[in-house]
Amino acid sequence: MALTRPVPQSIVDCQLTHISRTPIDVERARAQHAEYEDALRTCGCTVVQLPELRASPDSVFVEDVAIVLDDLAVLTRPGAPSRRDEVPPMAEALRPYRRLAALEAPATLDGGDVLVVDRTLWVGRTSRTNAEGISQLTRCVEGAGYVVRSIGVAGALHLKTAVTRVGPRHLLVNRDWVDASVFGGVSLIEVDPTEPFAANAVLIGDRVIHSTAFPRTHQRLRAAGIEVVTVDASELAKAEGGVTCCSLLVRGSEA
Ligand code: CIR
Repeated sequence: MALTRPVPQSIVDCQLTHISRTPIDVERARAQHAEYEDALRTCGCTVVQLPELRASPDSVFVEDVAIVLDDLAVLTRPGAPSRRDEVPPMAEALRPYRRLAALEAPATLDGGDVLVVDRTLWVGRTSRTNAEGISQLTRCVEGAGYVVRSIGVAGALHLKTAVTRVGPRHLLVNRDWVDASVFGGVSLIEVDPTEPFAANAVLIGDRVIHSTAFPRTHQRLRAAGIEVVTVDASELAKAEGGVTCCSLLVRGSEA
């Protein structure tokens, strides 16, 4: 199952960290978001669209407010104060599917900083995720058998801007933003140097959803035997969002 939220009109006032503000065509963003939801269905997900949060400009980026594991879900405390109102409605949405834990002040952590590889949670140290956030996350998940390892991120908003999983043993990475030598037992596929933002991809089963903006990196994925489903995500990219941020995947759940 994939949880999504509609694009609110207020997205024009979204948070921006590493890019400058350019006008967002909200209707176009909504059409691209619908195309993204279709891609999730193509990959076998049941899409459950949660209600729109009109007053929360970044609420389409549901990935940042919870970490959904097989055993539990952890509600985050987003690094941007403007995003904290997104958390209580996500708690209600997840309660039917998972035992819930929650981070508390002074912790900050965005879901975009958490990369799950088997039973290891790699957590990026970024402007959104602090040491207390990483400590509290560790305490929430260690009892369920997960290991948390923190990793530096330079120049990117989130860890998953710099590296994501694209196969059971494959990571897609921009090595300018993260030290990929720490990942053991996996094959690394590097983004094409002309496509620095291409490391963000959604893995569902044996397919990967990826933005049409990165054709050279698609060639690298396909050469590694990975099936790529492309979506135009250009309007949401103006809000500094990639493809992972627009869904929360809940494994083993019926809608
Ligand atoms: C923000 O700055 O919070 C949003 N404008 C973009 C969040 C993107 N989320 C993600 O990469 N996980």
